[in-house]
This record gives sequence, C-alpha cells and structure tokens, in this order.
Amino acid sequence: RLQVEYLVNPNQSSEIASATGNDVIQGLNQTPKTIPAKYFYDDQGSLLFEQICELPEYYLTRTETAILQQYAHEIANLTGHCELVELGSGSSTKTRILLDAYNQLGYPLYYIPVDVSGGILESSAKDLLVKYPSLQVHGLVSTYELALQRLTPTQLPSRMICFIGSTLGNLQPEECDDFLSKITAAMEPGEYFLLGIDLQKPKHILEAAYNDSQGVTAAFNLNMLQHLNQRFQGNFDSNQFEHQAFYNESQHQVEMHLRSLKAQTVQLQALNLTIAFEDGETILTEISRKFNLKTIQQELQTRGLKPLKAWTDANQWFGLLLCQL
Ligand code: AVI
Repeated sequence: RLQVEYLVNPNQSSEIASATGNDVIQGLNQTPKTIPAKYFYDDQGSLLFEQICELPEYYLTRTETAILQQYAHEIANLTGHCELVELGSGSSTKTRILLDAYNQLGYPLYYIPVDVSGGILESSAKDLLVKYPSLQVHGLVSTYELALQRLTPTQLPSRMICFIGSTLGNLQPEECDDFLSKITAAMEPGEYFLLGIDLQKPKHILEAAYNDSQGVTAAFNLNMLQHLNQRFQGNFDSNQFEHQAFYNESQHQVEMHLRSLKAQTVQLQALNLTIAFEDGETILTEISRKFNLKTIQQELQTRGLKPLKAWTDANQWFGLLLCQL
C-alpha cells in the first residue's frame, strides 16, 4: 500500500541535493543579500520547524488545525470521494484530520504526499498506513513543480490538491503567480484546491510569532548558515550573525533576516565564493506574506479557481479556502 518515488536525489533526500548553488551565488551577490528560504530545510531545519509549530507564540499551526478540526467534515461532504495530494506534507499531522473525515464517510483513501524530505515523508506515510487500513500512499520526494508535472489523472471520482500551512506566503508575488499557474495546469476541470493562508493582523501578534521567547525561530534562521556550510564547504560562524524578524506593514509580510554582528568575510569553497559582510549588514532569508481573504479569493477566481467556501477562526487570524477548477 506504500509506494515512494524519488524525483530528487535519494541519498541526500532534499531538493537542494540536486542544486548547483547558483541561486546562493546569485542571492549573496545581490544588494541587499538574500538566500532562498528552501535552504532552511535540511534535517535539522525540518526538526526546528516542527518545534516552531508547537510554540505558544506561533499561532498559525494551532489555528489552522482548529479550523480543520471544525470543518473537515464539511470539506469532505463538499468534495465527495477524492484523492488527496498534499504539497509540503512534512509530518502529515494536519492531513490526518482530513483523512479522518473522508474515512468516516466510508471512502477508501488515496493520498499523495509531496515533500523534499524523503525521511519525514517515508516515516509519516508508514504511521498513516497503520492507522488507516484502507489507505494507499503514493509519496513523491520532489519539488512541488516536478510533482505537479508528474500527476496523472486520478482513478477516483475527483482529486483535491492541498497546500496548507500558509506556505504560499513564503513565495515572492511573482513566484506565487507562477506557482498558481502550475497548480491550475495540473488540475482537471471540477477538481479541488484547498489552500491555507495566514491573514493580516496587528503587528505585535505577528512579530511575537517570529521572535519567540525560547529562541527556536532564531535557531531555525541561523541553522541555514550551518546548512550552507555543510552543503557548500562553507565557514559561516553562526555566532557572528543574529536573527531578525519584523512585520513590513506596507508589503503585508513578515521578513526574516540574518544580521552580521561584525565586518567579516565568509567563504563557500564548493561554490568558489567569497562574501564580504559589513558590520550590521543583513541577508534576507524569508518573507511570510499575510493575506486578505477577499483579495486572495478574487485572485483565485480570476485564475479560474472558483472559491466554494472559506473558513476562518473566531479571531480571523487564519483562512482555509476550498476552490474548484
Ligand atoms: C513554512 N512557513 C509557512 C513558515 C511561516 O510562518 O512563514 C516558516 C516559518 N518561518 C519562521 N517561522 C516559521
């Protein structure tokens, strides 16, 4: 009942395994400097992200989970029997809520988790198989892009592509456009798209969520430097950088940066790259956009993704949107 296909290098189980590092060279040669957010997610980074999701200040996961718990049955009733594809499945914790709802309606379950981390994908798929006797899993260790190209028409009455956790917010607006085009290109008319997005809210709540008191988000951000060291034979000293996160209100995005604590030079040998930092210079490592529910619904509508229903929590902090092509 379990099939796992590696569309990226199995030995290093990460999208980045096949990366040449050109994006790192390009990002660090830019002003201001930037490193693509995908470099957060080596094994240690993925573990730290799991810890972030449990933090008291990080309301996103908890809020989305509560919305799913409340409305998964409604979602399952609206879509009927369908195959679930999940982009960025991670530990599949939230997906269980959806699987439960479809399971309770008596539908045999077919789940396609997509994640760049093969280790997490395989271990969570095995756990799911124990819990759901009717479940078949076809995991894809892959980037979203490759996986979307690989999807063949479903054998079930329909399919729902799930992109929850507000990962859409980590894409730059142009990347977001491109991503949504790829989603619709991979869908057949009548199929569903379930999107979880973090909503705009007061600055202090957002800034607390990305500057937690235990310093886990700081460790997550700084771990990117260790990851670059390992991957590209680098000599970043993560003690000489500090975590910075703030809400850029005009752009409606939280920005995470790494700030150099002194003037310093760093080498990434495998990339033949030497980078000079001024004291206080920053590297942008992530944006996390915060959405307006009405605006995003209109945007999806113009792409042919008809919003069927939107759910939110009592504070309207997080939104879950079900669309149909
Ligand atoms: C994965 N993504 C939705 C998280 C976010 O909130 O943008 C990543 C993260 N960065 C810092 N904390 C969590």
